[in-house]
Amino acid sequence: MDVQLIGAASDLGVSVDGSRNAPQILLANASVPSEIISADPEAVKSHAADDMRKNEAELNDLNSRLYRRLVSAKLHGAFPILVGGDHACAIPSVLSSEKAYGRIGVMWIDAHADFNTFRTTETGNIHGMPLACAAGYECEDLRGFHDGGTVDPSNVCIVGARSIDREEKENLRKAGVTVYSTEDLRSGDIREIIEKAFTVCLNGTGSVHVSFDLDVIDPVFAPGVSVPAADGINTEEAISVIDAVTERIDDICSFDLVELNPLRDKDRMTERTASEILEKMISAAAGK
Ligand SMILES: [Mn+2]
Repeated sequence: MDVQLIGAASDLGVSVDGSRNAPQILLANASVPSEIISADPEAVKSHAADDMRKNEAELNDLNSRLYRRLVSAKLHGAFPILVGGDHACAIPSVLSSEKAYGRIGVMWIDAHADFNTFRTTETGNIHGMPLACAAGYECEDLRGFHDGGTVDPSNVCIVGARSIDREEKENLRKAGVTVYSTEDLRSGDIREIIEKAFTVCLNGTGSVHVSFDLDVIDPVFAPGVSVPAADGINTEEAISVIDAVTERIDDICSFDLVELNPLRDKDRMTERTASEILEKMISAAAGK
């Protein structure tokens, strides 16, 4: 397939600065052509602790541009890979696949559940809401650009979670989302967990959007993220996850790689792992 890399140069979804620089770094040496779509350079980022809808308008502007670009690529038969930026860019990434391909599932590989809403958020950071938004759980204001349905929460599976807020947990339970924890990944067979996740995501759907947040990896091995969560999987385990995922490339319609924060990285450890994951996905998708 025609693989296209689209960078989302933005860290408007998170108070910690730096992930907006990730696409430029990751796409510079990638093996296929790329294009970077950036947040409005005039946007003045809100970091205010009491702002519970941080950079909402600016993010919606960026996400609607990403959405149009991604829908067009997908309708023309390409396989775009979205490289963040913070995880808020996954809203147009998931919803553009729903628009182009119809009913899909979502596999969300992440230390966090990203299932907060404006009602339950403790920080106002929108990168904690994209999965709830894509699954149609509140967050209507974040998908005004989308002309179509949302993903059925029964086809959503989170893999590698270990940091979930109390009310967020309640959201997940009410919505009916399947969650496999970091502990599940570590104590079982990684391949088996990924197979189970595909079963959830493919029940009644045509294909799966996979979203990979680098913070699923332990910060000892991948310190270059904005919101690190201790006790994660190691790099080798993360590669096993991505190998199990890419083996099922025929069931995958789209992919994101997000949350590299070059300002927090040490000796480019996280960047190197991110590049390895990206190249594995590019070569799998190219062979589709
Ligand atoms: Mn995330």
